[in-house]
Amino acid sequence: MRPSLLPCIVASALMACARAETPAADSAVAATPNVVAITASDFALAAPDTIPSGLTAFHLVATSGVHHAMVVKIGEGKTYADFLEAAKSLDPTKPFPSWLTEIGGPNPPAPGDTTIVMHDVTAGTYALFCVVDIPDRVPHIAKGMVRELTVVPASTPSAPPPASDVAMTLVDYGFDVTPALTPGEHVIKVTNTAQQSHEFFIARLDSGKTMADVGQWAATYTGPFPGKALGGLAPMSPGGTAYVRVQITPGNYILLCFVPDAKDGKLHLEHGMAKEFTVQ
Ligand SMILES: [Cu+2]
Repeated sequence: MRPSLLPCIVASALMACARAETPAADSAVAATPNVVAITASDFALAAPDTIPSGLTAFHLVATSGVHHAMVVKIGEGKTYADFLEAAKSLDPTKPFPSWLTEIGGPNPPAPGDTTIVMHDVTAGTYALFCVVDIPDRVPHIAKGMVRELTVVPASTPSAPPPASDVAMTLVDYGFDVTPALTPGEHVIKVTNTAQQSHEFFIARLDSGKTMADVGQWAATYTGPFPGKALGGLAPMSPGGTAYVRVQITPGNYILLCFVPDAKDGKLHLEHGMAKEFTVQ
């Protein structure tokens, strides 16, 4: 997909929602989010080096393999070099150091598909990276899937927050979704009101498959994934907000959070952040 086509897609999606919810507000939706196109492959991340601040739609396309694009803000007094140094010794069973704020970013789409996640980003230094460890349990950041992103103050006002029709609250430990997802396209406003970072990965299960099949697949990473990845939101720190676009068709779905727990190092999906639901 050519980057020049992306603004049209997100603009039309957001305006469709805005029209449905607030018919009188057409003139207010002229400003659209900045679009950042990210392309992931085995094992590289392509993205811009510098973007303006404000509402930003991160579009992730995975041309090969399973990848996400975590967006992390590097705190005052620290540099991208500090991040790379810390990343060498990151313990996958422990949360990130406190000088890193997990903004979120797009979780893995199915190969060739796109995940769209929006955040309001402030000026500063960020890192984009992938910690998916398929197929050999080595996080992709260790294979070179990491890059610096500089956000500079924008010269024009930010686009307003997009219209959303579903709210998801991330709590310790669960996903509160209202109203329930129905067939069609949705923009989910996600907030993290918990004490820890959380994410959501969403997939539609193949016919007849259950969460148990996903667990068996994850134990070995052999054979095909028993469903279709639909993206979702990469880990987001407490207090964060994101807008995630999803396309839903009838079927059985799963929501999962793979963030390691601050207290015992177990994945949050083992603490109950593994939800199975059906869309009629
Ligand atoms: Cu990856």
